[in-house]
This record gives sequence, structure tokens and C-alpha cells, in this order.
Amino acid sequence: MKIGIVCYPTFGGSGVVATELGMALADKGHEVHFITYNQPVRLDFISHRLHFHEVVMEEYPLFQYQPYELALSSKMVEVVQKFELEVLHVHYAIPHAYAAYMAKKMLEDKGINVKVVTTLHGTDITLVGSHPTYKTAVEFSINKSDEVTTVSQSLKEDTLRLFSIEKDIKVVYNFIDAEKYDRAHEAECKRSALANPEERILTHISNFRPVKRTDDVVRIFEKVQREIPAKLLMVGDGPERLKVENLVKEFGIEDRVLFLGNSSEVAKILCYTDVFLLPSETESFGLAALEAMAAGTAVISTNAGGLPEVNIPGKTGYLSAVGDVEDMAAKALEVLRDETVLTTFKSNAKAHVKEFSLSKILPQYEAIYKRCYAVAK
Ligand code: GMT
Repeated sequence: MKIGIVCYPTFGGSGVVATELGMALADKGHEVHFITYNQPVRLDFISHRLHFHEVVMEEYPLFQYQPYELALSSKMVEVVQKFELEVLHVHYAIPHAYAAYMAKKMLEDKGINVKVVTTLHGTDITLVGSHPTYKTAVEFSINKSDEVTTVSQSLKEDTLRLFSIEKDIKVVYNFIDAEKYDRAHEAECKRSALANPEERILTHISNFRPVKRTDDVVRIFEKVQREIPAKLLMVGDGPERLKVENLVKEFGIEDRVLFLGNSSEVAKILCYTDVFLLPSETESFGLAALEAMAAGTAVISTNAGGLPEVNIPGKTGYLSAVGDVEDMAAKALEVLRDETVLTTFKSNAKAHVKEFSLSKILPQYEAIYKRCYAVAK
């Protein structure tokens, strides 16, 4: 099939899922066209079936805010027409679903019928999308999509609770290409570069937005390192980073915390990790936790949103209430202190990830596209 993928090209989870999906679809023989304002950061696969179309914004002094939706929907119309795309799969409702609806209507005017699949990723529903500023337009564009998917059962329930939805919503989980994370290359995993042999390694990866509660990560780690030798790897960047760096200084643990910034080497970093910390306030799924589990890491997280669908307490890690730093530190210590428990949790995590393998999830999206296409014909 010929599929257009619209997403944020950044390190955020929705962009990562969209990019990995596009690359997998191209690998399977589909023609895929990414339409976004930059080349997606995870787009590292070269194929004649993969195309990237940049949405170029023209600065104009009259505009206080540049009208990105207009440029995006015009680009969608251009690409659908030129390459005869059958489906536009938009990731993250704002503004992508809205722009796709406009593109669809403009194309209808030209006698072209393109189908729109909208995947909701989390904050487009739970935080930004349900805000009165955007709610009407988000609800409208969800209802006008030909197919709607959410990345967890929890996000589906949130969507139905926060909006008046007339569409059937299908749950299609986030997925992982587990081979990428296989520890087959364990020999190359130079743990000694980051920690001493007796130290446990804890890792957190996020965009350092307030919703990630990155200060809780540091508070948990501060308690852990009082009890056992340990290092904390903080991966990613965002608005809370400075505050968190200051907290590390306040605790006087700078020598045990490494800030690695945004990285495309997530799999490599995770191969060093014993416990992954994700104390989020809300989390529709928690792709970062799934990636950590694929690398064979136990997970200590909150029970927010879809996290209980990913992290199985007592098996792959533990869940705690949002903000319960004491509990998360105690559970991390329980796992880290006992080599047998840690090894069991790590291998359980790796095994559980198979539920979310690319080979299981990709056909679900293909079936959705095919259904659209059948209706379109
Ligand atoms: O919060 C992030 O890390 C980024 C955010 C995004 O919109 O890109 O991630 C959301 O989508 C991911 C992919 O579907 C999910 O795995 C994340 O849980 C979700 N984040 C939140 O719900 C806070």
C-alpha cells in the first residue's frame, strides 16, 4: 500500500513509534511517505520505498504564530496527489488529525478519496487535548477520522471519559523490534566505562517534562545509593533538566549521577542498566519502559495510565502510587539487593516484551489500513 505518516520528528514516544512503524512497513514492501517539519530522528533505514517530505514554514511578519496546520495540510494534499497515497496515518491528534481532516476535504474536492487513521498517544488526550483551548477541535478531528487507535486500553478509557466520541476506538499497543535490543552483543556492552563492578546501574530516559517527575527519579536514587553502591544515568533533555541537576547538587551526589542528554544510542545505554525508573504522573503506555525491558531491565514505575499494562508487578518490576518515592526506593532496593531476584526480573522483562513485538503489532495496523482501503474503493 501507499501510506503517508504524519508525526513529530523528535525524540518523543509518538515520533519514535511512527518512525519505527514507517520503517517496518517499508521493509515489508509498502511505500511510506513521512510528512513532517524535520527528518524524524529515528529514521535510520535506507530504502527506495521510504520518502521524507519536509513541511516548510515561511516566516511572515504579520503572523505572531506561524500557521503550521495550513502548511501541513497543503503538503499532505500535494503528497497524496503526487504519489497517489491511499492512507494518511497521523500520530498525535494535535494538530495532525485536524490538518488531515482539512487535507481530506481538499482532496475530496479534487475527486480523491484518502482515508485518515488517527493514533492517539497520550498527552494529546490527557493533558493538552482535553484543555478547553483545544478540546472542541480535537474531539471533532477524532470523530472525523476514518479509524482511531490508542496505544493502550487505559488511553482508550481516558479518551472516552474526556471526549464525546462516536467512533469505535481500537487499541494497538506500542511495539518493539526486540532484536535491536538483544543482548547478543553483551560482549560489546562495556559496563566498566560507566560504573565500577560492584555498582548497580539505574537509568531514566525521558523528555524531562514535568509529567515525568524527574525530581522523583533523583529522590528515589538518593535513597538507593545510601544503601548500596549505585550510579544513575539520566538520558534525555527538557524543561526540568536544570532543576534536576540542581537537586543532584543539593544532595551532593554529582559523582554518582550522569546526565547523558538526548541520545540515539538508547539500546547501548540500556544494556548497562539494572533497573529502569519511570515515576511518571501520567503515561499512556510507557514506550521507554518497554525499550528498557527489551534490553533486559527490571522496571520500577508508577501505576499511572497504561503502565500496569506494560510492567507486571512482582514479575518484570513493581508499581507504586504517583509520588510515593519511599515505596519506589524500597522496591528498587528489593530488586537490586538480590542477584537472583534481579536476574529473574530481567529475564521476565525480556520475555514479556514478546507480547509487544513488531511481528504482532504491525499486522494490526496493516489490517486497519486494508479495511480503510476496502471502504475507499
Ligand atoms: O511523554 C513522552 O515521552 C512523549 C509522548 C509523545 O507524545 O510523544 O509519549 C506518549 O506517547 C508514547 C508513544 O505512544 C507513549 O509510550 C507514552 O507513554 C506517551 N506519554 C504520555 O502519555 C505522557
